[in-house]
Amino acid sequence: MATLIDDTVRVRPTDPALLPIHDKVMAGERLSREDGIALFESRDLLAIGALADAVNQRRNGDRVLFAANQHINPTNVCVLRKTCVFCSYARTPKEDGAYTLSLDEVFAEAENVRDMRVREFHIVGGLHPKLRLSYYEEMIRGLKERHPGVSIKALTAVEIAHLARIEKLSVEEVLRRLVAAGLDSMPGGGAEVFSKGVRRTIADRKLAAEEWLDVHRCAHRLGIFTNCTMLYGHVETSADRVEHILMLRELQDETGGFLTYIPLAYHPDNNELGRQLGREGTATTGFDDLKNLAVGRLLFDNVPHVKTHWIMNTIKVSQVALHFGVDDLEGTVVREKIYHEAGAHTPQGLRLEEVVGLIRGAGRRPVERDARYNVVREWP
Ligand code: V47
Ligand code: SF4
Repeated sequence: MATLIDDTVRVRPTDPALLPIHDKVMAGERLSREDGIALFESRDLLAIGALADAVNQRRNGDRVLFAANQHINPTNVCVLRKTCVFCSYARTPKEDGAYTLSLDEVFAEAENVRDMRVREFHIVGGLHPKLRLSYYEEMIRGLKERHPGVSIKALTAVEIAHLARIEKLSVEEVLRRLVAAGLDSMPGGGAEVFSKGVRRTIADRKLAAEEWLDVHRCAHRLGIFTNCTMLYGHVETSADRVEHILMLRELQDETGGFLTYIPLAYHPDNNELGRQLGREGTATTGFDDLKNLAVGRLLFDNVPHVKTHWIMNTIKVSQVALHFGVDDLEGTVVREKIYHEAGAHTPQGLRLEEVVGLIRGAGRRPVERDARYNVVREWP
């Protein structure tokens, strides 16, 4: 449960619906489903942000964490290409632009930026019908051999379940083998929105909510820390958002294995859903991005960190988010592909000095971390 906040929150709500929520947060009480819906429905963004900032300051002080990381996307070939209608990245095997990196190409991608002192590889991609578990084991082992100090965050729950299916192994066995190869933690993708109705519309054949949660439950039991996400800004309602967050919060009560929560802003370009909704060229608003981050901080009284993905939220909104409950910032990235296919206009990567500068520019203290959130380096 959240701890009692004795500092004065800087902005008092003007929306009367927020007054009882303000009092509950001040008293360290857990927020309910109804509170969550009231927060998402409210337009009193400054009061919500100030409350989230107070909670974050209490929990994490003025530190903002980031990783000097490199995103590696081994393949965009995906068996769910036709049914994840929000995805601009996936291809069928024979489609224009389909690619699959050989292990040597993956190692070369990492080698090319050795001078950037990367300390975390973030590895996610499509569900390739033919790539076997051994490909990922050799990739993780090979990266660890070549870059001994670097931690590896790899494979979403959806990719793990896919590997289990094609290998005819249990999820537990797949995870054990990846850990033996050097896996340190897992990203939080593939959760999208758990509501059955929304999933049917945007990701019909993807792992169901309970299956996604089961993969993370199993990972946590094996001592693998993971992240959690929610894809917002498409067809979901406020109630869907809150239901999703509370399901994650419940698993966190059980296992304590989630490190950070990352709300992912839907990007509507070059995908079927964007076309269906007539939304191409119109990403989520900065207002909704900040609200999702702040409400995440308020509802998750048991997840240590909330992360802004600057690639999607933009660098400017992400910097402001550091005063809206956020203490975790996506890192250097190097060369992002997934969201740039979907219309992100941000740079594909940032230099470490730029990440440090943007945190300092917000009056916060940069702290470099590894994939398990151990501190690597602190700035004054
Ligand atoms: O599950 C795909 C999202 C996720 C779009 O754990 C889209 O640190 C917006 O796992 N618009 C995969 N989002 C990426 C992922 C991730 C990303 C950043 C940080 C972490 C972490 C994990 O990307 C998918 C889906 O939710 N996504 N297409 C799109 N058009
Ligand atoms: Fe495949 Fe992931 Fe894209 Fe779905 S979101 S089509 S699982 S790459």
